Amino acid sequence: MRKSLIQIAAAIALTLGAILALASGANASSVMVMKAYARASATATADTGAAYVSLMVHGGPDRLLAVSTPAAKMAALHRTVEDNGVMKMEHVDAIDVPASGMLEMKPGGYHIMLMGLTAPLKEGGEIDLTLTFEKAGEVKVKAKVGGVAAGTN
Ligand SMILES: [Cu+2]
Repeated sequence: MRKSLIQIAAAIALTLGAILALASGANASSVMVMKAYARASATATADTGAAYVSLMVHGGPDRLLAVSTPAAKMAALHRTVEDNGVMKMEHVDAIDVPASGMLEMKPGGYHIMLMGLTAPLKEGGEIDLTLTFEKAGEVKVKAKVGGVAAGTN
């Protein structure tokens, strides 16, 4: 009897500790991925590709710092911008997501640039992406490979 009371007390102490730990990380965040897809390669010799994720940050704010994938030698965060009527891509160091906010990557906007594809991306396939956030840490995502123009139709 006495022993079980001590065990209960210990369990309560552990629970309180966990609650305090959560409360102290007031700006912690977790990420919920809603959509993830990549575009199929248009040719068998394609060396680059693009992937897109849509996600929600619970808590936060947070920042997406990096992406990696076994499907390519390198993955980078890019944004398509219009410069004097010409669409071009630029590298971004990080993407800020506001507290309880959303990040929606799409063709013509933010995207994940895949450079040095290990194999052409085939429609119907799937690639693994690891997103690294400043607060939420690593988030693993599976992206479905859609058509060559996936995301615009
Ligand atoms: Cu790009």
